[in-house]
Amino acid sequence: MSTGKRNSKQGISTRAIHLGYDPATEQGALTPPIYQTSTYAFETVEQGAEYFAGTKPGYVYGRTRNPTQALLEQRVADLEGAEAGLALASGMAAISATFWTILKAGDRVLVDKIVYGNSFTFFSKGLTRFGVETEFVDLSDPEALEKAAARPFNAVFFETPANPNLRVIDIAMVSAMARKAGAVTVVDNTFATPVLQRPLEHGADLVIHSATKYLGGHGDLLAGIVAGSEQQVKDIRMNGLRYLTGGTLSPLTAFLVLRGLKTLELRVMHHSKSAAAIVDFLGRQSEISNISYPALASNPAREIYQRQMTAGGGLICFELDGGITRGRTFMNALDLITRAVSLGDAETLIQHPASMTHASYGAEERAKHGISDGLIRMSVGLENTEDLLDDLEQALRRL
Ligand code: 3LM
Repeated sequence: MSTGKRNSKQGISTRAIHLGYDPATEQGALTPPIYQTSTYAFETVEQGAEYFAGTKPGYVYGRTRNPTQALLEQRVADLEGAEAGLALASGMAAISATFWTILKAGDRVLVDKIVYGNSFTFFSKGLTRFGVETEFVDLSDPEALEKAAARPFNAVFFETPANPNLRVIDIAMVSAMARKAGAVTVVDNTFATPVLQRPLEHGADLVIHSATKYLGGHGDLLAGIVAGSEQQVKDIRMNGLRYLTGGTLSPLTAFLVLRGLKTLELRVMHHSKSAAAIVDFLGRQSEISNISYPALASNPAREIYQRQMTAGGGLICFELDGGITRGRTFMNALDLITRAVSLGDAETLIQHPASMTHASYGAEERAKHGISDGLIRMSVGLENTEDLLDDLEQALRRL
């Protein structure tokens, strides 16, 4: 078959649909099977011992490896341009397994000031109980990073675009600074997905996903992924996953994420197109202010956005004049748009970070970290854009 680009890598959707699976190996089954098993039979005791010792490759036990997971790991790793991937039970399972593997007591980690609420709690109140020092730094400010990097550090963690306010961080700049210090750079790429941004291409070492969001894409599962070099991912599998967290993804859920991946590119492009139209509409409403969207011409990090991302994604933040009191009235007046946390689903979801996803920061910390109480976050779904615009318009009219 001639594709006209025979020697280049196939496109994202082609790889997300076909990579690593040949139906001929599974009795012609078009869809990869779900290996619903917890353990694996050894032909001989000697073979089992070799698998355990790692002198021969083979499946041993479902906590660390499963063929359905393996296909998912291979596909996401490929989309991210990584050597290897590891599937876990949730995004938090991926974050905790990663940092419990790469850090030890006495180490220091730099974390961006604006991250998902439970990631904030993991670094500020979780890891610190075990002798790890966490410093929150505004990683969008090179001078702040330089100042923090004056003391030795072992790892740096950030999201870009960040949850909730979609601030964009320069992956190449932070990764270069970390490499100079001998520290590992870990980027949470949940909001952008590998369709819009591939952090490893900009120098990051590990990329993390809450696959609960866009990768799964249908609001019906929890899953996490970490991808990076063969050696780093093996360490996380054999330490962070095997005995530190045990946060394994079930084979059935791995199958559902594989199904989601097939439409990832299509969905993310639609989410982005629809979100851009909604941003345009919101920008024309007098009572809406502080709109944040990575692709906006007024984004102070627009140059970084253009270097790093290919479209703006599906998330939008904004505030209503009159603050969150009017914001609540507005959100309660929506009919089609659903009040719910999470993101990346077919349904458009709207939520209030200060009282929901980022409540765990506490009021004082939110103020210190620049997460405003009036902020509203919307995850634009896959409904027809006109219907979403109609709903926003009628809710604004009822204010
Ligand atoms: C949310 N976020 O609504 P799981 N990394 C990022 C995330 O946004 C999330 C995780 C990791 C939300 C979930 S809040 C109660 C619902 C950037 C999750 C954690 O463990 O798969 O939920 O991923 O912002």
